[in-house]
Amino acid sequence: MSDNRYSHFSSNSLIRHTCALVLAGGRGTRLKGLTAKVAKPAVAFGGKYRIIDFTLSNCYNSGIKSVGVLTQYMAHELIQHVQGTWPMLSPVRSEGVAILPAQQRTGDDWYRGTADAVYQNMDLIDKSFERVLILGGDHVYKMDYSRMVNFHVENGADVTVACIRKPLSQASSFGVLGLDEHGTIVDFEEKPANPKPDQNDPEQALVSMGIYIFNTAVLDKELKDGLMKPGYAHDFGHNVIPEMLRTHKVCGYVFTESGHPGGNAYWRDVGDIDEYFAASMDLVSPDPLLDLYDKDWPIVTQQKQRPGAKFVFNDDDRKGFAIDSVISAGSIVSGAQIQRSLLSTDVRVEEKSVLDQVVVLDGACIGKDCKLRKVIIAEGTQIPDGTVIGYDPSADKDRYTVSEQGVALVTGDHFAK
Ligand code: ADQ
Ligand code: ADP
Repeated sequence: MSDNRYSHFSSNSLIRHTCALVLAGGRGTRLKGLTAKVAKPAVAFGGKYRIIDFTLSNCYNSGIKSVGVLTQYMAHELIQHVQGTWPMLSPVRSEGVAILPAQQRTGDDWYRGTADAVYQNMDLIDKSFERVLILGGDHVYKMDYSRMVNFHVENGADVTVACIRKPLSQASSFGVLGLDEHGTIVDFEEKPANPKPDQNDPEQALVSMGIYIFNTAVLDKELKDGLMKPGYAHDFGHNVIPEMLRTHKVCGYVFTESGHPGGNAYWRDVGDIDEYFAASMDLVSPDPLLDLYDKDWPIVTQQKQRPGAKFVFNDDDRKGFAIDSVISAGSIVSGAQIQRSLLSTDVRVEEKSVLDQVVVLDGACIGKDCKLRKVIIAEGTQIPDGTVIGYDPSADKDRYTVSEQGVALVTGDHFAK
């Protein structure tokens, strides 16, 4: 991994004394059938990636050398993917990625929440790391964490929470916070029913990205003290951050354009079907807000070795083509028309089918004469000839999983005989 492509790595000494923990153990139930067999961070995204590739690539590109991935629910594929993509932790230099599965290191409990997952692994953190960066494993973005670390140290913070502006109408899915003029967080409410607007813009709210930097000693003490409190929810958003506002210096780092390598600040928590679909559509737009073609901030994944995508023109009636779309390796589009769609590896689309705004995951096969609009097709699903989805909302609801925004999620179970 001493590739010259990564020569832009931050050599900043503050980042070298920071290790990262990636929270990758949540159930991800809002992604429905996509997380039936895999943890959310291992769900395929963007053609050839898994969601966790974004966070781990950000760590690597930011110059963080030591990363722990905290896994629990449905972890097998996630572990295989991470191990296949990144060099494993070397005990001598503490460099690389370590998998930290729930293993009851501190008692009889599995990870009871995000803070408990970190607590149960505190003894594994090399205390020469002065700071711990805590990250979610299910966010799609590019972020240079070294800037946030510099901000944390320059402000003399005990804890720093990364935050971003989102429309007020979406804010109740997040932790919502308020900052004073020095960048200190003065209030924090986890997923409030009536979120407070940002003081500079009544249409927007400042929301937590679920990304935290803690000074290591502060984190250790806070998590141990939390255990003593009755009714503790073991969660950063519900307990740890709101309670620390009273006793510690907790700052908010606003993730803006200037903190984002190569363009606009783009960050999405792809926690539900609509967000997953919208993030996928962002990628196929002609001028995407998230540039995956940027060689200065590569998103690294484990590649399947497959031939190039192929388009077959059968005759005038059956032209195989794709526009405003991303088609991954190993796929064959045979006499079908595809627009605003994203096809993962090894997908087949047969003749006279028409796809508009369709996300197709690995190995799925769409038969002849299908008409599909606003659909996510799960890995390996075989769509029978003549299937129509996306043109009759009430019929779709009876048959498939349909989101609030009208995106149908189709899995192999829907066609099981
Ligand atoms: P949520 O995303 O709702 O809110 P949560 O479900 O706790 O928070 O998940 C955070 C991360 O931790 C996810 O990556 C998840 O997979 C992981 N995780 C959950 N339970 C875990 C466990 N037991 N063990 C290991 N990992 C676990 C949080 C914050 C909000 C903030 C949003 C931003 O609480 O304040 O706005 O993130 O997305
Ligand atoms: P039991 O009461 O037999 O321990 P559980 O329903 O708690 O049964 O768990 C069933 C199996 O799954 C057990 O082998 C248990 O060790 C395992 N298990 C339960 N929770 C977890 C977890 N969070 N991570 C990994 N394995 C788990």
